[in-house]
Amino acid sequence: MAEAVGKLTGRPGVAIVTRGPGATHASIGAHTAFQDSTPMILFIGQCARDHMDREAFQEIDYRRMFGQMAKWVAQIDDPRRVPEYLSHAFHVATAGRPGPVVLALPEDMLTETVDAAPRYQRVAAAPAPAQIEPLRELPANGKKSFMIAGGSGWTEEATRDFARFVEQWQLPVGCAFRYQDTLDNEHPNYAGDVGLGINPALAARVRDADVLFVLGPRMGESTTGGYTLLDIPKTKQTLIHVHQGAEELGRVYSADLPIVSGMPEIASMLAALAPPANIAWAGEAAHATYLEWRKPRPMLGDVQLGEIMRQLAETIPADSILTNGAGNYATWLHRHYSYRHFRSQVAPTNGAMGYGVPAAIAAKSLYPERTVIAFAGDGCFMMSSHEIATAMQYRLPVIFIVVNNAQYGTIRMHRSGIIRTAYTAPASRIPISWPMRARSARMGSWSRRRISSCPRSSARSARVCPRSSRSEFRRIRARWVRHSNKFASKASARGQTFNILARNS
Ligand SMILES: Cc1ncc(C[n+]2csc(CCOP(=O)(O)OP(=O)(O)O)c2C)c(N)n1
Ligand SMILES: [Mg+2]
Repeated sequence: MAEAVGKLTGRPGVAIVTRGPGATHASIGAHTAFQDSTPMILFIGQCARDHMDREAFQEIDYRRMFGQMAKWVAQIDDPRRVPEYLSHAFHVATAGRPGPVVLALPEDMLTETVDAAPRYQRVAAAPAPAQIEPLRELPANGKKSFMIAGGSGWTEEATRDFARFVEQWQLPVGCAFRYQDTLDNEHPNYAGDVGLGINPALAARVRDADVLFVLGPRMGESTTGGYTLLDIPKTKQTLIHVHQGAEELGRVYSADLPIVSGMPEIASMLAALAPPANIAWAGEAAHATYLEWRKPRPMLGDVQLGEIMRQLAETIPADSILTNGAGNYATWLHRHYSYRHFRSQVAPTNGAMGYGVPAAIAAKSLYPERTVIAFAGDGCFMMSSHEIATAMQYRLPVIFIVVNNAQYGTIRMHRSGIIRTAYTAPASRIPISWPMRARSARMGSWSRRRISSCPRSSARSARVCPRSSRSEFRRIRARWVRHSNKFASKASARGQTFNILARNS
């Protein structure tokens, strides 16, 4: 929830958790805030100062635990320094590339009284006018230009400035993974999302561009087709990369024009920048390709997710907020729904399951007047469905849509790939499947190939599988198919449509 608050408002969301297990639970939120560049402060309890370093009850050294997951981790040992630590924490979380800060609070320190911290101010870079002047030369002379926009740090006004800029410069725009709301998807310049499961025609457009202008996002794995769309470290495209933090520039791709800037700062300058005379416009074709891509395709079973997403897009208010976590179910949302409003998409770029439910509750508490829908797979939903208690307590009418295929479909898809079998989405009418989840969780300790081959993940099988030979592998797989067919026929005798995991194997 705190991460979602940071994402939606641009101000640090605050979470307070207990030590040890509380901190380990909160680590997914911290990791999400780190990868998504979201300002967030996480306060964690700590054992008393005179017990420290004995591995006391639930003691963890948070500096080591969160070392790679936070912008700054500290422990406040002296209460007189609370104002200083808090002031620094809020500044660090919001300055440059935003991110999470973790502060550990020893319990005996908490009972003392101190002064309040001063208010923080966001510190952001802005390019000098001379730095963005070379932009005017780039898209001219028939060159094909393409923009990728996204990342954190945007404001509603900045997205309006940005839209004005792309209209004046006639630039086709793709939005980075899970930042699809940076430009209204109905805008004639919108070309689709440059993320997982990218439209091949859009990928070709990125690859074939002469000039690539990346405004805001990190050039990370999801935005670069798993680092395959562009050459490393020097792209064949002339690359302009604007990012809030200097450390992201030249990290993988060496830009011709690297610019450090906050998003509102550069967007207002771009909106005021006169466009060059000869612009090669490719926007209409790019938008038409996107419209074709988002049309629903028929899928197996009665539930037509593509149709559902289109119907939602056409009926719910444009400013509705849609949240999701991780799983195949999100693909239909990202592909077929059209995001038309600033911060109408709240989703984790780090692919954390369980994100959508609490994020939606946070969104509804911030914007009670807006429709808020949480999308979740059955697996995703079970990871945080207990948060509904918070929605009930604060009377927050969030809509939950659970895409229940009674399995971790994503995992099944990858496993099918490993043992080379077809993947089909099952239609299931059974309730959210606890046994399935428990089974998958236990399977997690096995190697990938063996996971796909073993009939039951009992401790007995687990002992057999790790050393299984090829013939054992086949024998176990055959047993699994027999077992699952039996299970499936029992299920259909009970009137349930149930396609069990390994029926295709
Ligand atoms: C917290 C967390 N645990 C595990 C994973 C790995 N993972 C990614 S998708 C997925 C399965 C998602 O299942 P579900 O929500 O039912 O969606 P489906 O793929 O079936 O549509 C898993 C286990 C993850 N991304 N996050
Ligand atoms: Mg599922």
